[in-house]
Amino acid sequence: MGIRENISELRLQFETELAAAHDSDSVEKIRIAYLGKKGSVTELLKGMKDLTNEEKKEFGQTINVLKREVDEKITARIEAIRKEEEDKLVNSAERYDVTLPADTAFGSYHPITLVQRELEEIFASMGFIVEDFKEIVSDYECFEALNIPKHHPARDMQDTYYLDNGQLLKTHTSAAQNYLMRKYGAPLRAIFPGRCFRNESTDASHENTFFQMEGIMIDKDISISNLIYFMKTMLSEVFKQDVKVRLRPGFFPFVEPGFELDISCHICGGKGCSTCHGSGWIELCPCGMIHPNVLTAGGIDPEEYTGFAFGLGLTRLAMMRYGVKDIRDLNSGSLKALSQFNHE
Ligand code: FA5
Repeated sequence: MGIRENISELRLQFETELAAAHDSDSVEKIRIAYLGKKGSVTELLKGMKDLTNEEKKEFGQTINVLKREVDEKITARIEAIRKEEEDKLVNSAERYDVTLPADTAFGSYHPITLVQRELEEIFASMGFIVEDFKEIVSDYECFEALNIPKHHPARDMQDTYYLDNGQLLKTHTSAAQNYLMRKYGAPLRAIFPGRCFRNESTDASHENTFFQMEGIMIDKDISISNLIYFMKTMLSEVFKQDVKVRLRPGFFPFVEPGFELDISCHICGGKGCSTCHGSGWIELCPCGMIHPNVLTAGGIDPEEYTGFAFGLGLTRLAMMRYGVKDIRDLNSGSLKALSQFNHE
């Protein structure tokens, strides 16, 4: 093929490729393919050395014109693409009406947070302080200080996740009792909500990660009637109606006497369902009078002070309060399940 045909074929090829390029990267590649060191036009220029002087004159000019043309067209194409992109941006900005109401989903508090905050307010209004506590605790804090010595069968009541260093994931919020007694001494009114972990299989009312809220009140002459009063006040404030509860004896080494406080299942109205395992009752808030050994371990004289403690199942309370049938929905992270709650 002669050089003339070469030039016209190259021009045609260039026009076709340029027309198909719709972004600046593709155009830049074309520039390199034609005008780069090893580009087609550059190669043509290099090939001129083999031509006669006559031919050099004729084709030299044509190739230079082609070179300029390719250069100018590429520059023009890049400019056009830049303008197209700018226009697109401006148009989309114009279509964006800032006065329209947003149609995005709003965030909402987790139901457990809602119930926790409500309880904190109720107890704060009754003179309780609200404390936070760590999630990794020592064996002493979780068990020994609570009158549960090593190898005591009561340790089996809660399947514990142990860490390699001998510490463990808090199985109950009672693990903070000793720390708070030592920190504040008596008299003391405190609640401390927190996340608890137990290595147990899950079902509609059991999770391996759940929230409790511990409460303690220590003073002179505290009795079971104080305990019952605070439990009743708390529940009627949370449910804004009279709630059916039952109190039965319960064994916990850190209280004496100890009770189990159950609430009538709000999912089935007490008839029995999968949430309450057919019993019509939900175990909600074990409680009792703090064992003298626990007060002593906390640096408080049991001859002078008495107190009550309770360990409310915060997650279960949220279930009853919001009619959540399955505890696993609360930990699911499912926006569909959780976005039903209000935006307080
Ligand atoms: C305790 O954890 C005692 N520390 C409570 C206590 C505190 C008793 C102070 C006396 C004085 P229990 O293991 O029963 O007790 O748990 C207390 C509550 O936590 C239960 O009634 C229940 O509401 C909730 N709970 C326990 N295990 C789970 C679980 N796997 N999933 C969800 N909630 C649970």
